[in-house]
Amino acid sequence: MDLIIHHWDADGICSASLIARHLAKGDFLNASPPVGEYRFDERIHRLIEGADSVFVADLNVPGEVEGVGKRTIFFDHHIQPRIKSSVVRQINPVIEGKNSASCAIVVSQHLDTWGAETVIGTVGDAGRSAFSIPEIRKTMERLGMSENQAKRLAELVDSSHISGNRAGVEEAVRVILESDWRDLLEYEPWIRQAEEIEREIEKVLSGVEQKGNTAFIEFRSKFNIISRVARALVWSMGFEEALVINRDFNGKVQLYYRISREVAPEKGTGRMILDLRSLGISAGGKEEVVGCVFEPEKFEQVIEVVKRYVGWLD
Ligand SMILES: [Mn+2]
Repeated sequence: MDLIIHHWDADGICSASLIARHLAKGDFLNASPPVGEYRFDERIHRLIEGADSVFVADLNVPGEVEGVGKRTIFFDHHIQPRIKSSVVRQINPVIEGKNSASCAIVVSQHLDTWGAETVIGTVGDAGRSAFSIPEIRKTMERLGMSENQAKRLAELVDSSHISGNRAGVEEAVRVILESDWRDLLEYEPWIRQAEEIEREIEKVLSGVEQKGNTAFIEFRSKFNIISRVARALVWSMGFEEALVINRDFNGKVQLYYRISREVAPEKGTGRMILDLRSLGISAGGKEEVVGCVFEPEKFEQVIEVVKRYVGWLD
């Protein structure tokens, strides 16, 4: 039995499906880590024990792969060190100083199989810019798939991890493998999930507190929607600054701060990211955004830092 361990997002699911298609008919198992966690849990370790060989796709977990101890093929496009284990074959263009918009492209190139999965996975990771990649264009033309259909499919395939549905993530690999891509557009469980996500976002947005050009929202949800909420506040609703906090994202706190492109050049978020990191929190972002996840015990400390930058917060 072959085991495919994959990322929970559309690129990971589609990469797994491409690999599965290449294997002897249906004789595979696939598994994804708990949504949001870059590690192999007990269940995955047990599955590895029972597997003949292992595939890992789109999961940036070089340490875990190094420790598998079985014949493994590791497809990825994230920046990572060269794997030393002699039983692991690492297929990642980054190692040769190249890059790839998606893991699905890496798998397609290696197996010489281009299909709807390649398109969906790439659009999931790269958004609209996927459409300017010649191989993606060519595959879409051959399939008769429009840009809107590709975007909708990526949204549907991503709906499982956004709603925290690990089983749904894992089922998706077989659903894609066994369906024509046109039927995926009508796949009820994903449509319902995507609707639920939209409703949850609307509900959260309705709780906005505003002061002038700034917006603040605090909520509790198992859905990973915080970046979508902040984007809606700044991009669609016209706020200059948005601070969004999910007080209970599977027991952790998620915080997301976004400023508009107009104020970003003078305001910037670089120092805020550094201050948050000095608390031992893994904070990331760009000039316009800061995102971090942390244990609830750190809440007061984090808010003290955030207040220095978001003056109106009291
Ligand atoms: Mn990816």
